[in-house]
Amino acid sequence: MEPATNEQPVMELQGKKILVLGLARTGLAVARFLARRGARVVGADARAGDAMGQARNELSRLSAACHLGPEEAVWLDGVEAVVPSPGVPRENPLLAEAARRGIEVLSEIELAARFNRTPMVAITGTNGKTTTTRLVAAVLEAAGLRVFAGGNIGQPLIECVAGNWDWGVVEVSSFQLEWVRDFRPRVALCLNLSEDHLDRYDGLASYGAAKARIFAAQHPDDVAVLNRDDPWVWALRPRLDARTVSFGWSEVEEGAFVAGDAIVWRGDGAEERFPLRDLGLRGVHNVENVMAAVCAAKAVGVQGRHIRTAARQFRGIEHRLELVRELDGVRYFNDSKGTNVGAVQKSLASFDGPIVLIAGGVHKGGSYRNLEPLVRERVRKLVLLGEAAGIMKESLGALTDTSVVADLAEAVRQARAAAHAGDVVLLSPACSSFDMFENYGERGRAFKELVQAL
Ligand code: UMA
Repeated sequence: MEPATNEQPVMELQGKKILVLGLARTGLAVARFLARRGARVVGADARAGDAMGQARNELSRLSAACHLGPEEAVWLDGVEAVVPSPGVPRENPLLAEAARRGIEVLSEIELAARFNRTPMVAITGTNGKTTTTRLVAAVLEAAGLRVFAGGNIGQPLIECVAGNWDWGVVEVSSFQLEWVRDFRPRVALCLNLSEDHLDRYDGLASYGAAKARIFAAQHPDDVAVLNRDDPWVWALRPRLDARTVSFGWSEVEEGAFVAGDAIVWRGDGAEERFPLRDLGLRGVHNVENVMAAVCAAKAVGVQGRHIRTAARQFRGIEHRLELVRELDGVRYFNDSKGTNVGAVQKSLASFDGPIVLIAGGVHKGGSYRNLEPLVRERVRKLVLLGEAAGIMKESLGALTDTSVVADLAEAVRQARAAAHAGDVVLLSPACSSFDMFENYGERGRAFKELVQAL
């Protein structure tokens, strides 16, 4: 694939007053980017107090104005564009007021797209995004390419703009896609869609519509990689301008599928095999992630031998079915990134033996019903914590031995007491972490420390 990407900056920043809404990782990266290009930056965040010390210092270094605390409409006076962080919902009063005043709102991803010279592989979906993003980056690196890997996985995409990269591989969330227009990945993947973030969207349709925006600016010479086995994703086909390539479990004329003991890639009149036993990743869902990565790598033009090398060496990511230790014949897995029902389903399905499951946190809306069969069949004990414990107990508690605990330390103690040799203890919460932790990473690290201390 030709790496050339979009042309000239399509946005003049010099002297332009721009409001950066949300001053955490994304917001501060955006503020730095805008200030370097001569914009008059105004930073704003609904939080105030000590937590905002770093943001305040950084903005002062940039000679940027800073508003903290409850939003006020006057913050928009003279503002020509607003860049909200992904965590700022569309209903935020300042965004509504910006729309009323006709002020442009664009996400950090969109801002980056307007300046980026680096061609992008962009990956979205409810589950598997991070693993697939990391794997695609590893494959491209194995082929000798200089790769920026970022987006929702951590380093904001705006930081790609100033670098010297051959390709960007970017995980994009539905939040980040809400305000895009010109974001045009040369290769865009949608892995799957299941219920998540229903505290932010009024249903699967609006959540899915945000995800589908990943394809909106693609041209016919770009590639859209779709999951054939996900009905919602597969139904997107007629609406896409890009050439479609797909992955799934059954054989196809062009794309990736599983035949016997190998992933097969078929395209351009050729066929290549990637034996499953050579993959560094385990679990059915990871076969799907590898198939998606093969499609992306092939769209970029990477040879099969580089895909093989990277897929063999790739061992997965922190907080996603991460083996912490084995103690008295019990294996402890940290799956703190399993923050929705679909992810936990896949994690439970990855083990044959009995599981002691630690779950709970902040309830994100939606139902836990899809977990019922797996909990009934595989979960020896369910240990629940956090705000969602009550509602999860109501839904799943009758299916297995269930207890509710006050904190993660007690959860780990109870899990150890309940597990037999050969069992798995799995932290896979089906919820976000914000009731007890800063984020899922901090929750996962706390779990690992508690397990190591047993
Ligand atoms: N804020 C306001 N007003 C609001 C809401 C929030 O001022 O109405 C402020 C908060 O007070 C806070 C800041 O906005 O200071 C937080 O912004 P943010 O939540 O966007 O946090 P960032 O640190 O910028 O992280 C974001 C992504 N966060 C979210 O989408 C919630 C990170 O994804 C991403 O790694 C980072 O940008 C870099 O791209 C995290 C995530 O949880 C990992 N993503 C969700 C997921 O994967 O499920 C989508």
